[in-house]
Amino acid sequence: MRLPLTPLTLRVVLFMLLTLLIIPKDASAETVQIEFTQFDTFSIEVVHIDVGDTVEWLPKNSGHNVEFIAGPQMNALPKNSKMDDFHSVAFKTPGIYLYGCTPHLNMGMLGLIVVGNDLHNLEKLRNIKLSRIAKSVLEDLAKIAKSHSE
Ligand SMILES: [Cu+2]
Repeated sequence: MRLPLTPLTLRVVLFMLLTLLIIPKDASAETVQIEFTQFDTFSIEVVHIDVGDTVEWLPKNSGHNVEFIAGPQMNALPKNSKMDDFHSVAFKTPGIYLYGCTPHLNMGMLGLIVVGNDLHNLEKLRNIKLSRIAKSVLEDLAKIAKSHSE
């Protein structure tokens, strides 16, 4: 089908093009940056973000990575990162995500990402098998996540 090229059609097309140009995609999406620290921790251990926001991990200290342990969809966890690599994940599914650094997981190098203020899978996450130290770190982080969401 061909549209007749009247001045009105042109004006409508022009208006639509301008609208597309003016409205940025994902205008509200934000990015949070987390660093690997020299103390074998993540610089921010509990992060609250909105659905669609991105978390970036910056390899400011060597010997660390990001390994996803649990999330709202256990069969579709975000990708793990390579050692000492920059990593970026956009979170699209609400819920709580647990990750750690592969070599320091048992020492409690863990972090939580709460997406969309949704803690529905927190209990499931607390039942995951971890070392005693990691378990106690996770309990502390869970408390922080809960207190923020109240
Ligand atoms: Cu580490």
